[in-house]
Amino acid sequence: MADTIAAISTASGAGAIGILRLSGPEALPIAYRHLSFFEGAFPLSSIKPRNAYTCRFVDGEKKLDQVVFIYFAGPNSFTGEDLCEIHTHGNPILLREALECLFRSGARPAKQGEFTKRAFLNGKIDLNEAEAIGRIIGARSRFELELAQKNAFGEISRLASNLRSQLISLKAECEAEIDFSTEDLTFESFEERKKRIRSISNICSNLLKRSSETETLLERSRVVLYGEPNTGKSSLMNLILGRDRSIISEIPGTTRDYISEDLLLSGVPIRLIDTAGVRETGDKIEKMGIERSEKEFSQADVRLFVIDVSQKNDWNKFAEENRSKLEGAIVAANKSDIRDSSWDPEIITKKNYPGTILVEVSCKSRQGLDTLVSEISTKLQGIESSEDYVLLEERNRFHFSSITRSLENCLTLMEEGAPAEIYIKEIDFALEQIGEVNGRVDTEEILGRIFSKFCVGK
Ligand SMILES: Nc1nc2c(ncn2[C@@H]2O[C@H](COP(=O)(O)OP(=O)(O)O)[C@@H](O)[C@H]2O)c(=O)[nH]1
Ligand SMILES: [Mg+2]
Repeated sequence: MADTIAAISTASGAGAIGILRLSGPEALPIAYRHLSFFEGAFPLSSIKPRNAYTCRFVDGEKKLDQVVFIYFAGPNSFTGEDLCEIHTHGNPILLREALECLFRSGARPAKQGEFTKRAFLNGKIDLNEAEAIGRIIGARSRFELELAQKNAFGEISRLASNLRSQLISLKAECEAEIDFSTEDLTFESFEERKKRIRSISNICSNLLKRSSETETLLERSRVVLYGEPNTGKSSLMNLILGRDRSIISEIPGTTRDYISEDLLLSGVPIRLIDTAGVRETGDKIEKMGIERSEKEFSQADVRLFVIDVSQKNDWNKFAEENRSKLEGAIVAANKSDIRDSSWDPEIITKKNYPGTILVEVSCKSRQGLDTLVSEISTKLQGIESSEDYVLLEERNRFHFSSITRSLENCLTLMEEGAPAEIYIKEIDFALEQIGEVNGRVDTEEILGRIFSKFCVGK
């Protein structure tokens, strides 16, 4: 790993500052070649680690930018190697040009996640922390960010260490039996041992279950607007979205296909879907659109049933006929600014449909809109904090399920009367797996897979 890598570490696009990063044995001399200090002659040896220097970035005679330069001497750096940061103005063309200079002077382009990979290989961070950094960078919601932060601060490593010490004491006990005992284990201690194994296995399977629940929450939830034509679905879509996306018109049947947009609703990533109004029609295209509406509605995570309360209607009959669709849905009683005397909210609320929530809104006056949005958020999961959630990356899901499997095997062997010499092998395997969780990974292939998810410069 004797080479020196360089990359632009800030996001692409223009910004106040952009940062070039260099890591490796030649980081300082390569960077120094392109720095011109205002103090005049400023020998390389006088550069102190962790000091910020204001200087110029130069390419021979050409001055590129005024920069801030920081040198971190290995092993006291992020990567554990000599590391330099050059803060330029955040213009992508300028950054690119400066980076090319560093390449010409001997650095090579960093691969995806290579800085973090070096940090891991040099023992600066464990694999869980490395993966968590990847997730912090890519988090699409506050919820995901909080989970990643927990992992970055050692949540998974702590869980694994705890399990590891339980497995070690279990193994020690079995070994003692193999080495010293001439008599068989008493029934009580045998049962006790099985109980302990079961409990460790349960901890792992619980962890997997919680992680899979957490993952479901990370996926974009589908919020679907549904209802008869002209009830104001497209108007609601645009209001929630905050811009005109869907065509609104007084002509019924305007929206013929579904329209979807991704957005963050109170920090939660959702896909908002506006559908074609549902009615009897002879129009072939409209019919196809309506079929899609039904499909989207049936697959929705949150169903928004929009009704137009400005219409004279037998609402009782409506509520009966649409019972299955109203159940569990948020009913947006729209156009409440011009509500008809036939409308009575109790027709819906008195039905006590399980999970149904009624919100009276007006797209015209915006009344009730905040309530509607907060009801959607509540339905989405009511995630206020990430406290009860845990997120395992694919690699750790694999290890934890392997542990559960070997402990279950171990229990079966014990039931079958196998001697400790035999079933201890399953405990050994579980121990090996827990070691992997905290990052004793040796194969290049696995490391490659983990770090390839990063972007260059991280
Ligand atoms: N007065 C009033 N008119 C509304 C309201 N919401 C929508 N409209 C009107 O109702 C018509 C149909 O709206 P649109 O959003 O296209 O309904 P969609 O067919 O369900 O998508 C349009 O003329 C809107 O301006 C509302 O809250 N109050
Ligand atoms: Mg529409």
